[in-house]
Order: sequence, then structure tokens, then C-alpha cells
Amino acid sequence: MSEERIVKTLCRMCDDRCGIDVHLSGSRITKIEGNPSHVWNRGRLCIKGSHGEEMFNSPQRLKKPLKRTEKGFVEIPLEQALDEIAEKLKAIQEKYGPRAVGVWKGEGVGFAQQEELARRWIHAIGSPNYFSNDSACFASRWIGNGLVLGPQGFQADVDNADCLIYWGQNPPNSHPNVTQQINRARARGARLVVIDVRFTQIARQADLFVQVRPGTDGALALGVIRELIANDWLDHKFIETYTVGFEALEEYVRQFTYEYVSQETGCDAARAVPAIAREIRNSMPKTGIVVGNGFEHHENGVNSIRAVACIDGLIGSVDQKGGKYLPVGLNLRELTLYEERPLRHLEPLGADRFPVQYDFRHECHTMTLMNTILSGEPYPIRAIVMTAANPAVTNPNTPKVKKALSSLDLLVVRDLFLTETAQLADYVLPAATYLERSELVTHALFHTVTLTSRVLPPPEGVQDEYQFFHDLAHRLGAGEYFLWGNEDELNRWLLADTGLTLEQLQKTPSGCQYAKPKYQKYLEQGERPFRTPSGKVEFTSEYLKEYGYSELPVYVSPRTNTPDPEYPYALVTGARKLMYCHARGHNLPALSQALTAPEIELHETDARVLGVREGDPVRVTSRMGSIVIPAHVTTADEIMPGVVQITHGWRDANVNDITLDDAFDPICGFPVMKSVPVRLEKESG
Ligand SMILES: Nc1nc2c(c(=O)[nH]1)N[C@H]1C(S)=C(S)[C@@H](COP(=O)(O)OP(=O)(O)OC[C@H]3O[C@@H](n4cnc5c(=O)[nH]c(N)nc54)[C@H](O)[C@@H]3O)O[C@H]1N2
Ligand SMILES: Nc1nc2c(c(=O)[nH]1)N[C@H]1C(S)=C(S)[C@@H](COP(=O)(O)OP(=O)(O)OC[C@H]3O[C@@H](n4cnc5c(=O)[nH]c(N)nc54)[C@H](O)[C@@H]3O)O[C@H]1N2
Ligand code: SF4
Ligand SMILES: [Mo]
Repeated sequence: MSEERIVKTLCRMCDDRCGIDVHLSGSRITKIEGNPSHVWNRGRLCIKGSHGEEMFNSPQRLKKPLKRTEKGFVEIPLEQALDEIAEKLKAIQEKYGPRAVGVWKGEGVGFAQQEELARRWIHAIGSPNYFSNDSACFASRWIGNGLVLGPQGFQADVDNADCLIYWGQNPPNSHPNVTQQINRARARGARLVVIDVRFTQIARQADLFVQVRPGTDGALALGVIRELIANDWLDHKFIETYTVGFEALEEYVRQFTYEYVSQETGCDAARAVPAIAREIRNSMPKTGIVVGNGFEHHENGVNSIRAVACIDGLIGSVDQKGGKYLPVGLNLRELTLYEERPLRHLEPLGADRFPVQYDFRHECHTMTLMNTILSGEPYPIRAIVMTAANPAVTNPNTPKVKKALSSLDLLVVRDLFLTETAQLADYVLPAATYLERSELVTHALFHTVTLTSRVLPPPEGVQDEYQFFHDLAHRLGAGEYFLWGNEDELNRWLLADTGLTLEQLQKTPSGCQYAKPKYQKYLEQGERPFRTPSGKVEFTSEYLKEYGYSELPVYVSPRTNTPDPEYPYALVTGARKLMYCHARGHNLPALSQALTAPEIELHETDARVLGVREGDPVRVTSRMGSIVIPAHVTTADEIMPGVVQITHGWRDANVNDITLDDAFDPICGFPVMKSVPVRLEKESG
């Protein structure tokens, strides 16, 4: 009989990091259940989390390194693979200079420790070229909020808010635990406002739902600001003491009349704007506003996010209980080398064109990378080491992504599976899963930190992220930056200034509380209450002005609001489905059975005009190309006429074949993936 046991750790089938109980029979994972004592998910799991063992045990999982040869991929021993990769990287760095090598981290390993390791490694070997999925994820929200409030992790204090505003986010699909938080808040009387292009699951529960055209949230937010100012629903003391730029903002928002906001957003602004403003007035400062991914992937994303963050400043909800709270941080040591070994003089790719993105995120620009690989301008990039990403499906203009990655001298991909991107690689290295590594994870809103358990050791030839970067750094003469013998030693070092020990965390696998909530911390910050250049909440930004941008959160109409007879529809992409995380999960039985095909969501009147019925194939064409995809004809005005939605991540009917990689948010460089002008035709046959 095999020994039966349960190990507590965190799920990482998406970045929500729910507490899980992993059931083992000997060395086989038999079942994954929710950990009832974890503060975040309280025992609940979504369909992805409870089927994590399907990914772990998948017969398709890579267990041996693969090398591309004339006969296709062949298996080789790990040591040989690492030796050969190191030799090739060295040769490329000698020939073209250290910056000709880049590293790319994807969403598969998340945002914290594993990201920092990739950043550390690339700087250790002398290149500034760190790329990631964040060129199209979250960074614009970090920058937009950061420009107004300072670059810190402000979050809506959902559990204490009197009104919650979910703006461009649909938690039931993307953050299931937030739905539980919302339900608890509703049960104690909190109001719920939802603003979305679609009548989503969360919108159906709302006290107030406002439907807008894609990329027009900036106009709505500035209209709401005008209304708050007109009615004097403001926190004057906070504005006077802690903000800059009020007069300029007041002057600017005058043009955001109901007529103009209606014209831009497509909503009835005379009804919607006062209604939103009243919800804010009735709850302020306990108004928790959440801005989602719906704001990103437009040409005006950062400024729209800034406009919403200005509302927090106007009503004084910043770092208030129930408002836009700044959780107390855990003082983990910094793994990156930006202080120790800054390399900006080596011209990180894209930092010249999107300097704000580089200032805030120290991140290069993936769309620029594709052009650079193909053109050699401004300097050659000849090798990419990629881990936990699948840009051949997830980045815009995937035909170009495939062409560029295939033309490198060296592409190394670390993944669990032979993905579309891995298939382009010279070497594919099998990666350890979240159940085979140990890392420090914080749930900031609850002030807890969890040390994830290595439920099982990785199979021979399979490495965790640390071991991989360690082994390659040592082969490349950068071993001095990777002196920890293993992850445990690394985790011990990271904790050294926190007052917590590794042993303490090992004994508290459901998480350890490191601090208590503390509000209005800016009261104790002396001359510089906020981490903006002025030390105050910035309605206007001198810093942006110096880079040649507008100092105000100006609104620019998205290109899909200008009638274009060739491309008359506005395509939104990427609304999350619960069963898949981006391109992941499609090869796992339970998930793929739960949702079997991609679809284009369109309004019934558009379907009628096109002569399309439910399930009929529709050809969708942008100026990048076209895809064919089955129709989902919505009823009850789930989406506005003229607007359509396709979720990304599908191999067939991959919407990123037609998203734009040459039109950007000018501040953060995000590609246009949510206001894409397209044409629709019924596909015959
Ligand atoms: N059109 C459109 N495109 C989008 C978006 C959109 O809204 N619309 N959203 C964008 C956003 S927000 C994001 S974050 C990106 C995501 O872009 P990616 O990060 O490229 O997407 P994933 O499909 O999550 O790829 C993760 C890969 O990591 C692998 N993996 C899983 N676990 C591990 C592990 O432990 N170690 C390693 N080494 N690999 C692992 C998986 O098998 C998978 O192949 O997509 C973007 N693309
Ligand atoms: N199941 C699952 N969960 C995930 C992911 C996944 O792929 N699958 N990805 C994870 C990642 S990396 C991220 S970044 C987050 C995604 O971020 P979230 O913000 O959590 O994504 P969604 O819940 O899909 O919400 C986006 C909503 O914005 C709406 N929307 C689109 N354009 C606009 C617009 O212009 N204005 C407004 N107001 N609304 C708009 C869409 O209709 C959709 O309902 O989700 C994370 N969680
Ligand atoms: S939401 Fe689902 S996939 Fe994401 S961490 Fe929780 S259980 Fe895992
Ligand atoms: Mo993301």
C-alpha cells in the first residue's frame, strides 16, 4: 500500500494563488482540494485549480530536454543541453555584445519571485533586455495608478467598502475569490456598480450597470469627475493638503458634458454619470474602485486609468478603510540587480520609445523585440531564453511573432508542454511545475505570506526556475550572482530582513500573517506623503510633461469610434473564461470538455444583418489578417451593436492573428488588442 498524505500549498493554475490541499498516494498526486483554512479562498477552488493534477500528471508533459536537429526534436541529457546552450549564448555575446541576448518570462510563473530571478539572470550576464507578458498585462494599470498615487500596490479594500465599482473587470471568470468577497460585501449592504462593454456575470448582480463602447472609459471617468466637482461632492481637505493640479483638472473636465460622454461611450450619460457620482457621494471615502484588464490594450489606457485614480484623490479614499488601500508590505530582499548593476546605458529595447514603461517597470517592449529581431535595428538581438510564456499564441500579430522567433540564432523555451512557441525553439527544456518548487508568496490585502511547499521533487532532467538560472549563470561566468545552493537557501536570504524565518513559514503552510492593516499611512510620511515626484497625489504630472506627454489625464477617442467603412466593427478581445488561463489548459480533459470551441460574441441585430445564426462561421478581418470563428449571438443586449468580443488563447481561430502590434498606448506601449477595427462576413461552406 502506498502512503496516503496531504500537503498544503498554493494553486498556480492562475495567479490568484488559492490555498490547496494536495492529496498524494505515494508519489502520485490523486486529488487537489481547497484548503478551508486559507484566508483567501476559504476552501473554494475553481475548475482549473481542482484539476491541477491533470496538468501535473499529463502524458503530454515534457520530461526530457529536446534539441532541434535536421530530423526534428531529439531528446538529450540535461547537462549536455545546458552546456550547449551556454556555449551558444557565449558565442552570440562575443560576436554581437552582451545585449544581443534577452530573457522572457511569461504568466505561467507569475509576477514575484520567479520574475525577479529572470531579471537577475539577464542583468548578471550583462544584458538589460528583460521581456515579459507584462508588456501586455497589468503594467499599464501599475503605471496609470502610479502616476497619480505613486507606484505602490494600492488595492480596493473590498471587505470594508460601502460601494464597489468594478470597471472593466469580471471577477467570476478572472478572480473567482473576489466574487466571494463581493458577495460578502453585498450581504452587509455594500452597493455594487459595474462598468463594462458586456453585460457580464458580475454586471447581472449590480445595483447599477453602465455599458460603454470599448476604449471610452476615460470619457466616462472625466464626466464623473465633472459631476463630482459640479455638485461639490469632494474631500476639500484632502485635495488642498495632499494633491496637485486640481484647478487644471477642473478646467479640463468642463468639456465632458453628458452630450459628449454619450456620444463617445454610447451610454445614456445624462442617466449614467449622475448615477455613478451619487453612488460615490453616498459611500465616500469607503468607495473601492477596481480597474480591470478592460482598460488595457487601448491607445488611451494609461490616461483612462489615471482619470479613474483621480477620483480616488478627489474623494479622499486613498489609503482609507474601504477605499483605495495600500496594504502594509513585507520587507523581502530585492533579487533584481537594477540598483547594484544598472544597465540603462545599454539601451534596453523599447526604453527610448516608451521611457515611462521603463522607468516604472524596468521592462523592455515585446512588440519592439519582434521588429528588432527581424531588422537588426537599433542593434541585433540574436538569442532569447524564454520561460513560462507562449507568445506565439498570446502576443499580438502572431504570424510576425512566429517569423521573428524562428529567425533567432538561438531560442530556448522552458515549458511543461511542447507549445506553439516551444515548437519554434532550438532547445526545449522541461520545467518544474508549481507543485515542484518552493517560493514566497504574499496575499497583500490580508497581510499574509506563504512559503509554498515542494509537494514532490521534480523528475530527473526537470528543473525549477532557480536551478535553471543558477546553472546557466555559473556556466556563463556570472556564478557570483547565484551563490545560493538551492531554493531553500534563496528563500532564507529573501526573508532575512522580515523578522520571519523559513522554519516559521514551514510550520504555517496556510500562510503567516506578517502585519495588521494600517490605514492613512500618508499622515506619517512627513514632507512626502506619496511616492510621486511631488510627494502628493498628482491630478497633473510634470514628469509626464517633461517626456512630452500631456500633464492631464487627457481623453483621446479610440480609433473604433471613427466610422470606417472598411472595418466598421469594434473588436474587443481577451474577456476571460473560467476554464482557461490564456493559452493554457486546452490540452487538459476536464477543462477542454467544459468549453469546447472559441466564439465571437455579437449582438443579435448585427447577426441578422450578416445573416448569421448561432454557431455559423464568421470571417473576422482586421488590417493584420483574418480568422474564421463560430458565432455566439447574444440576446438581452449583452454587447452593444457594432461591438464584438473574442477571447484569446485558442490555437485555431487565434484572435491574436489579427490584433494590432503597430498601434500602441503612447505612454506604456501596450498594443491595441481591445479596440481593433474589423470587418465581419458570413463564411460560406
Ligand atoms: N488578444 C489578447 N491577447 C492577450 C490578452 C488579451 O486580453 N487579449 N491578455 C494578455 C495578458 S493580460 C497576458 S498576462 C498574456 C499571457 O501570456 P503568456 O504568459 O504567454 O500566456 P500563457 O498561455 O499563460 O503561457 C504560460 C506558459 O507557461 C507554461 N507554464 C505553466 N506553468 C509553468 C511553470 O511552472 N514553469 C514554466 N517554466 N512554465 C510553466 C504553460 O504551459 C504556458 O505555455 O496574454 C496576453 N494576451
Ligand atoms: N480564468 C482566467 N482567469 C484569469 C486569466 C485567464 O486567462 N483566465 N488571466 C489572468 C490575467 S494574467 C489577468 S491580466 C487578469 C485579467 O484581467 P481582468 O480584468 O480580471 O479580466 P476580465 O475579468 O476578463 O475583465 C475584463 C472585462 O473588461 C471588459 N472590457 C473589455 N474592454 C473594455 C473597455 O474598453 N471598457 C470596459 N469598461 N470594459 C471592457 C470585458 O468585457 C471583460 O468583462 O485575469 C487573470 N485571471
Ligand atoms: S482561481 Fe482557480 S486557478 Fe486560480 S489559483 Fe484559485 S483555484 Fe487556482
Ligand atoms: Mo495578464
